[in-house]
This record gives sequence, C-alpha cells and structure tokens, in this order.
Amino acid sequence: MALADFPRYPLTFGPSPIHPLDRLSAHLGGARIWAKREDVNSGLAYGGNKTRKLEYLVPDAIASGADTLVSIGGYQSNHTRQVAAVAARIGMKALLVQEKWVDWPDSVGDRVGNILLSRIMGAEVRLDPAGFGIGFKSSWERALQDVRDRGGVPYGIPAGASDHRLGGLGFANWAMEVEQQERELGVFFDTVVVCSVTGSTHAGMIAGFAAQDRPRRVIGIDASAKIDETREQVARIARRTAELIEVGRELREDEITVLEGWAGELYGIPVESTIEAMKLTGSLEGVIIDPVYEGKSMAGLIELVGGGDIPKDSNVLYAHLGGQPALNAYSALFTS
Ligand code: 5PA
Repeated sequence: MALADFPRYPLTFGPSPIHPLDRLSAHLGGARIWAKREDVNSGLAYGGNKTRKLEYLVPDAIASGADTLVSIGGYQSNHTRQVAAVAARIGMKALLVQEKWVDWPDSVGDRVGNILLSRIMGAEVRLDPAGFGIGFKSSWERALQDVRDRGGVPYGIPAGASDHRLGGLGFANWAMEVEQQERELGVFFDTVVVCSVTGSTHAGMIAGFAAQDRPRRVIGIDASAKIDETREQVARIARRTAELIEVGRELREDEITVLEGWAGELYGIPVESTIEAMKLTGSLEGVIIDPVYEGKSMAGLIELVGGGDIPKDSNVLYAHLGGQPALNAYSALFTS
C-alpha cells in the first residue's frame, strides 16, 4: 500500500515550517543550516514528533473500538504528554505509565512540565520507579490489563509510538513533505540531522527518503546512550516501514546511520556539549531546545559542521522535534 493510502487522522496544522538559521550558520562558518519545526506543528499541547506519528495510529485505535490509550515514558516524557492531548482531542481516556527513566535530582520533576500538562488534560498518570528502557515493559502490560479488568478497551501505544506496525509512517510522510517544501523553497537538503531514542522518527524518515530518487544523508544522533539498541531499533523499524509503504527494494546498510558521541553517559542527563548547544541556539537564534533530546542532536550537528564532516556547501535540515516542556524540570542548569 502506498503511504498516501494509509488512513491519517489530522492532528497537526499542516506542513511544519522550515526556516534558515543564518546566525548559527555564520557562527559555525559554513554549511547553511535550516530547521523544520515539529515543536510548533500542532495546537495540541505544544505538539512535537509524536503528534505526527499518532496521526497514523489514531484511525487504528478508533477502528479497534478502544476507549483508552495506554502508553509509557519517563516522568518528563514528551510522548505521553502528546498521547494525553490526542486522547482528549478524540474523546478517549489516557492511562500513562511514567517511569523514573532519569536519575535527575529535581524536587518537582514529577510535577512540572510534561507531567503537569498530562494531568491538566485529564490523563491518569501512574508513577513507577522502573528505570530507562525502550523495550516492552511489564508496567505497560499491567496497565493494559488493568483497563481490561475495569471493563474498558485499551489501545496500547509503545514507548515513543515507535515499535508499532504503523509507528514509522508519520515520519515517512515528513520525508514526502520535505520534498514538496524543497520545490517551493528552491533548495535541496543534502543532509538531515535528527535525534534518535525509540527510533521511529529517524526510521520513518529513512523509509520515506528511500522512496525518493535523489539520495541524501539522514544522520541520526543517539540520545539514549545505548547505541547498539538504538541502531538495532532504527534499522528494524526503517525496514518494516519501507516494506509497509512498498519502497520496492531492501534498504542498504549505508542508509541507516546512527552516530554516538553526544549522549553522554546516560539518557536524560545533559553534558557540556548539550548545554553549549542549547545556549548557542538560544542566544543566536531565539530558538529553544531541550537538554534530553534536541540539545544532544544539535551538539552533534555543531560538531559535524564545525569539523567539516558536513561540507561547507551543504544545506542541512535540522529536525526540531519539540520537547521544551521538560525544561521546567531542569532549572538547576541555568541559574545565572
Ligand atoms: C523524542 C522522544 P524517537 O523516540 O522517535 O527516536 O524520538 C526521539 C525524540 N526529540 C527526539 C524529542 C523532543 C523527543 O521527545 N521522546 C520519547 C518520550 O517519551 O518523550 C520517546 C522517548
């Protein structure tokens, strides 16, 4: 089935905006950097990359007869906040398992930012002490069962809406959207930089771009600090998505690039390069990025451009995937 034939429930404003980051480009001395802004893609609770993915899961959830979306993430998960918003929008309930994915000493980390927004939107939030992991968790299975035991019909959405049959479609569609916007802007983005953790954002892009004629580099920057798991998950979801949208050929190994080096030691803990990237993007462009995901991918972009790995005549598209609400749990990073 072609991508255009999959049912899609509109949750975004339409194509997300693309604009150049000229002061950042000048500061780095080369490669023109542009941003495509998933952080402003929707009116639903600040949007973000999951809102796009969920456009393809919602028709399946509705068709299944579900009344409750069940998902999982860390205390400051952006994903679960977007699930809460989408549940509200479509008139379902949301049960969210929020695990202690990050050992970050913030006294209100389980109350502000994303989790606060989810509570406002009426989601049932279940705190769980378990640590970080992108696989299927027993706490999530338990939550699904609890909904059934109460007489409800759950629809399970795995971490990041990634390891789900339809999880890659949102960003395969993003790749098609980029091609259309390139025509309008008269530019070709030879390099795309994207943060990768649960994998279907990057994987969907790979599958979508693989269906196009002109090759380009799609560089995933790992922010999970578990590079082998990220690579495996991205490759698996990219291949599954390519098959689903009938790309018509096997993906090559060189189409699947996940780089390590900017995640630090642990998921969710920023390192020096993360904070530098946040300050640079904020002070030169007035663009806000978070310390868990986008700060890490931007740190990667800065080093790849600065070090010449991405050539000076490149047009680089930085996928800004959202995530700013989590900043409220990281106030200790910026006290002066
Ligand atoms: C997230 C994920 P993928 O998980 O699709 O690889 O996307 C990584 C990513 N940027 C990048 C932002 C702002 C993100 O929120 N967030 C997760 C969450 O629970 O919020 C799935 C981990």
